[in-house]
Amino acid sequence: MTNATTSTDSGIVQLTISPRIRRSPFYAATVRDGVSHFTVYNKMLMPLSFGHLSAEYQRLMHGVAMWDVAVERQVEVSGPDAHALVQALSARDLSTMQVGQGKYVAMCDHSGRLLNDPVLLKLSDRYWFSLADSDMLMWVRAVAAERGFAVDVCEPDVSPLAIQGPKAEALAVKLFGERVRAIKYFGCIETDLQGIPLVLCRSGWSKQGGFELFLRDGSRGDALWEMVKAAGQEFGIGPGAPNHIERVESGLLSWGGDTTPDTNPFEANMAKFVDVDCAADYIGKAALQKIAAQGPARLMVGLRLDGQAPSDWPLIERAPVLLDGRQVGTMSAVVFSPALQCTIGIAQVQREVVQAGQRVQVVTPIGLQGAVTQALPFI
Ligand code: THG
Repeated sequence: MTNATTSTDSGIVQLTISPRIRRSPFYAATVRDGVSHFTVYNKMLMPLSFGHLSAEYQRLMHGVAMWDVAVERQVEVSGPDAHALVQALSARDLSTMQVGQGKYVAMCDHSGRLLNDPVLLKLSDRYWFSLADSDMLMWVRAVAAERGFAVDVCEPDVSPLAIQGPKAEALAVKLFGERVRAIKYFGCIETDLQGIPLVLCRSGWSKQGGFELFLRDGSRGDALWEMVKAAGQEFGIGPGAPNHIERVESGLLSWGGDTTPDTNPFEANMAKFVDVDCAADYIGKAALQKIAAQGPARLMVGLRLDGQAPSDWPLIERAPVLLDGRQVGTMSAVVFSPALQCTIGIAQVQREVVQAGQRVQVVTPIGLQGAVTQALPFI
C-alpha cells in the first residue's frame, strides 16, 4: 500500500459513521480481522482492503478470499405480477428464465440510460435484483405503482458473503457437499449452513470463479463469517474485498465508477446482455433500439499506459483522454497489472477513437502519459 496517510490527495480520509451509513452483518467480523479501508456503497460501509493489497490480489488469483459484499443489496419482488414487473424493468428477455437461474441485466430508464447492472436471481417464490450502487428500491416501487402491478417490493434482510478464487469451489464443496459442483454460472440454490438460512449462488465480482452466500438472517453474520473462515483454513483463506486490480484486468463494469448518469448499456459494453428484439416491451426498449441502430457515441475500452499507475488506490477523479490535444474521453480506473506487468486502465472514449491500437494521451495525477487503446477484457 502506498501513501496510507490521512491526506485527501491520496483519497484517504476519515469517515464518521452515523445511522445514515449502514453497517453490514459482517462488520464486527471484518473489524476483528483487521479491515483497514472502507468505501460507502448503497449507503453502507464496504470493506476495500485489510491493509495488504498485494497479498489480497495474490490470494484471489491463486487461493481463496472471503469478501463482505453485503452492500450488494437486494430489491425483492414477489406477488402475482412479479414476473411482469421484473421484465418491465430489465432490458433482457426473461421469458425462459427458470427458478434457480441468475442473469446479468441492464436496468434502464425510458431514454435507455443505465440505472443499474444487477445480477437478477429467480427463487422459487420471488425475484431478487442484486444491485450495484444506485437507489433502485424507489424506482422499482414507483414503476410498480404507476403500472398498477400486484406485487410486494422490499429490501429484504439479505447480505451476500463472497468466496472467490480458484480454491473457492473446493471450499464450497466442503461446506455444502458435492452438489455445488453442478451449480451453473449464476445458478442458485436455497439452502442452509447449520441452520443459517442462505441462498448459494455461483457468482461474484471477479473472473477467478467462486460463490456468493446470500445470508438471509442478519443476526447470524458473525457466525457465518467464522464458519466460512474456519472451513477455509486448509485452503489458505483470508479476508479481502472486490479487487480493483483484478476487475480492471478482467474488464468488469463498475456502475458509477465507469458510468455517468447518461451512460447507456451499449456504451458500457453490455450489448450482449441487451435484447432489443424480444417480444417483451420493457422500459427503454424503443430508445435502446434507436441507439443500437445508430451505434453508441462512446465505447468502453482498455488502455495500456506507457508509464506507471498513479497509485494503488482508485482514482479520485476520472482522467481526461486526449487525441491530438483534444479531449476524446475519460479514464475511470487505472492499475499496475501484476499479470501483464504494465499499467492498464479502463476508459470511455468517442467511438471513432476506438480502433484497437490508437495512440492517445492521458492526463494522470502524476503527469501526461502516452497510452494505446485495446479491446476489453485485458485477460
Ligand atoms: N454479485 C451480486 N450482486 C452484485 C454484483 C455481484 N451487485 C453489484 C454488482 N456486482 C453488479 N455488477 C456486476 C457486474 C458484472 C458482473 C456481475 C455483476 C459479471 N459479469 C461478467 C462479465 O461481464 O464478464 C459475466 C456476465 C455473464 O456472462 O453473464 O459477473 O458480483 N450478487
